[in-house]
Amino acid sequence: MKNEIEKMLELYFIAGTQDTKDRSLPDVLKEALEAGITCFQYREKGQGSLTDHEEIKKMAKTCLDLCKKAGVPFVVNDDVSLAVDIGADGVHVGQDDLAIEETIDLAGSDMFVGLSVNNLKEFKIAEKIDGVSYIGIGPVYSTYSKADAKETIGLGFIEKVVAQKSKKPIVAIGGISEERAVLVRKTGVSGIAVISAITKSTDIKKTVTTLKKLNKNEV
Ligand code: TZP
Ligand code: MG
Repeated sequence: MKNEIEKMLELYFIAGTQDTKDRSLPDVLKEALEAGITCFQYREKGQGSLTDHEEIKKMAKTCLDLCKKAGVPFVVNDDVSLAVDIGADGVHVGQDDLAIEETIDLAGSDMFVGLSVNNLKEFKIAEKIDGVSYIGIGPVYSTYSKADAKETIGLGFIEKVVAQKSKKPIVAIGGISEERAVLVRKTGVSGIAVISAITKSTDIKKTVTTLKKLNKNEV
């Protein structure tokens, strides 16, 4: 049976106010939750993002409440203090953020921790760290949603990593569109994470349904 974290990774939606310029983030999130996303990460980062801590905290709480009502885990990107402060379900960090060991310590036992990797060396290290609940790998394809994104790794790399038969669930990220989702799922990852596929969608219900399909026949 799949564990809770694996189930949660199935369709992982990530966004901050910078990603939803024409609509409010809570509006987009509400629609995505109704449509069936399985996890949400609040990532306030990049051009046009909020900078005032109180405003960020208020937005994070609004999103947390929406996720709670929908019974969907809420994750904070980078800021472990904010995650602890508002009682998030999880925190996600990258290689350039607060050290993973320190993040795990601060997260305590109530919160899960996700870690991003971009190559095999980082993956192998992440896999051995007890407190890491899942590993994010990407960008699979090129992305417009992260200005400082690392080199694209491609589907072949995802296949290589899945073949390692890691005990930790893997979520693939970066440039995953409705058309590409099935190809990525076919590699055997636990789930996919998207920003623009949902934030730029004109029909979130249809997009979420398509992104969750497991094979071409269902599309
Ligand atoms: N990390 C690696 S790629 C990426 C992040 C946060 C952005 C993914 O956004 P999109 O729009 O799904 O390509
Ligand atoms: Mg980060």
